[in-house]
Amino acid sequence: MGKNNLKICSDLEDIMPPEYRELVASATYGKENRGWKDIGSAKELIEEHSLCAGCPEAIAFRYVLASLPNPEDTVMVGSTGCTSLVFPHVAVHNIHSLFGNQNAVASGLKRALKLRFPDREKDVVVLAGDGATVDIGLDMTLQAWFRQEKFTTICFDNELYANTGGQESGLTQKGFVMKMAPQGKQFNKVRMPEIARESGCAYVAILTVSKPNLVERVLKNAVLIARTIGPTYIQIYTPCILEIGKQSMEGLQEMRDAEGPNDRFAFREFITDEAKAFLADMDEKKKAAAAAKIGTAAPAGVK
Ligand SMILES: Cc1ncc(C[n+]2csc(CCOP(=O)(O)OP(=O)(O)O)c2C)c(N)n1
Ligand code: SF4
Ligand SMILES: [Mg+2]
Repeated sequence: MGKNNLKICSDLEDIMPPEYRELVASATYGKENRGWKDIGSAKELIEEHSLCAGCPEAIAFRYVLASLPNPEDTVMVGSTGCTSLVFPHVAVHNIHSLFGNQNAVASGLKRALKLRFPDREKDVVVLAGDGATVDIGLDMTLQAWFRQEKFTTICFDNELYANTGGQESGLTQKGFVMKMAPQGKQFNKVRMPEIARESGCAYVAILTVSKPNLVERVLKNAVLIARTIGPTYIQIYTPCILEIGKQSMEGLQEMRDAEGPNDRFAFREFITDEAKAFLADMDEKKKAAAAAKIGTAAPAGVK
């Protein structure tokens, strides 16, 4: 499939905007082993965005897009919040849902795509904030998992409602005072990864975006497991530097500070036995294919 979806009809090429031509020339669609290292050169991995300067949601978004195994056959579902500011700049199919409804919309979409394209894998990936995922949309999030809907839910956890000026969410830390919640959070951060595991997710991970290799591995696992086995959930710390009073260059350090061994964003991963066996099988097949490729390659000097 690759870039066929994007290609410009040759008669129209000269009148297409230069940005579109550049997108087609540099797009990673169809590229084997595309990943986070492509973000400096591929136009579809967001050149511009309308988030605050230095907001970690921007780099998190880029890593997520770069890690999708099959972007040309992926539909992302967004929700209201700072995350929704990025979707207009993204060259991946996406739908904006009503705040909180994203997992209900994704459920219908995944089923419709299955009926419409029975012979082609279509991935659905939800990307929404903690307010949308864990507060106002919690019912929709959980019910999709209970029904074993086969898509990935990604929560960009900045531990508050950022887009509306700083209200608390279920994922705010206890005691944290926000601009619009002056008394501070009265109870602990909800343990969403554990809830996801108990609610039927086949793969769950919590992490920051300080290590791009890790983000890429987790994303690929989550999308491939969701495609084959069942729902998957990823929670990524994307601190709101505006709310916590950090400068634009300080987001990375903030993430590193929050991922120590016993910290709230220490990397944790849960995977069912079935999903583990699926990944092991996929690895075996990849190794066998690579070995076969070497075996059939012509010896050096032979044409
Ligand atoms: C149905 C509905 N309820 C409330 C709102 C107002 N609203 C817009 S964004 C937002 C908070 C978003 O918080 P979160 O999901 O954590 O995303 P963030 O902005 O932090 O990235 C709220 C309450 C809305 N747009 N629609
Ligand atoms: S308000 Fe916070 S989360 Fe939203 S774009 Fe600005 S820094 Fe990022
Ligand atoms: Mg938030």
